[in-house]
Amino acid sequence: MVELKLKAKSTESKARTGVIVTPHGEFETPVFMPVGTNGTVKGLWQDQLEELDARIILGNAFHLFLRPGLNVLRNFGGLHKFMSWKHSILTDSGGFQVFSLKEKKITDDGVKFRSPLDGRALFFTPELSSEIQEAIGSDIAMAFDECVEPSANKDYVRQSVKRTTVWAERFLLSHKGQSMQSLFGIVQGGFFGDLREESAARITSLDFEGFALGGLSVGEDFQTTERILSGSVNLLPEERPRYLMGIGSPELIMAAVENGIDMFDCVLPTRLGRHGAALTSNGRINLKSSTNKEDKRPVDPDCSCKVCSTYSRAYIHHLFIRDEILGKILLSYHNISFLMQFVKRIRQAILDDRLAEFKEHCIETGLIQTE
Ligand code: PRF
Ligand code: ZN
Repeated sequence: MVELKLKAKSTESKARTGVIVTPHGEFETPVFMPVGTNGTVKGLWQDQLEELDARIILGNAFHLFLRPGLNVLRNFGGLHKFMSWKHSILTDSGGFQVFSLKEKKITDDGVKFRSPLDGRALFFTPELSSEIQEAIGSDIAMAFDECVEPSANKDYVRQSVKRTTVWAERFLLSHKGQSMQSLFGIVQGGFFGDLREESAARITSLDFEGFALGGLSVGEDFQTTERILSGSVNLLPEERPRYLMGIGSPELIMAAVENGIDMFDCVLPTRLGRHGAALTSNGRINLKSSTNKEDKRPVDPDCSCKVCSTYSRAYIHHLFIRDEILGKILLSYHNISFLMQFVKRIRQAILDDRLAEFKEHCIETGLIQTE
């Protein structure tokens, strides 16, 4: 059970802002959802996520099935209790993660692969994904889909769209539905406009409470992402949440919002942070670079986060040079905070109906890169 309450629509683009209500509270949209694959947003603890205004985070059925496993999750009464997170959780179905494995066999039944833990043969199906996500007890569970390789040919993608549709139907059918969990469908279709249309028509005809665009940001260029994005959003119902899976750069967030997307997630802020990179109002910087050695400025002088009001670039540079874990923690915190502040400003700009002006401002400062 999720409800989308729209508050305002842009007159300049398809952007919209509102609130999504779930059994674990509500969050404002457009929303950036930090990724907590293993039941942890890497480097941050739950109080800090709250402090950064995160009210929905992601978990992953595939990873949580491998460890800690269904017994532990069920014994704890779900992931919320296991990880002490009282706000909303969305779980990805495992589709994307299974397909990233090297050795796998995809049939219409499901996906056969070897456990990355012990080499044991495993078989992932829509039914298993549904069972895992029910044990996790996420507020929103994603359908089990096939995310095709960017290089897949049209015949393959056509077959895959059919398979993803059948899997979506099986996923809905196997879900017991005693819980308050909402199910979202995923549109695929590669980079073929007509197959995207077909996929959207089939998936939206099913009884899902929200819809996602999958198969994007898998290595294609920005123009291709935008082309598929702008052609696809109109195929999704206006009154339901729309989710673009796996994007989190300021450029793609802005493109998603302008095209009417309400939700997005990405490992980008925490992954960049662990590698010494920071998102700033003037673009990305790398704190490992020796240019920071004596720099007394904060990571981003325009950022209001605790890291930026407490620490210098020189200190964080030092932590990375000495390979101290605090460096990774501080930058993960800043990067998530940065995206949360960015999306908050986007929401305000939509309310004020001046999103185009805000985007121009971001391009001028270098926050959004256009080259
Ligand atoms: N399917 C699922 N999860 C995803 C994707 C997808 O296509 C993507 C694509 N960027 C990210 N996460 N189930
Ligand atoms: Zn900061």
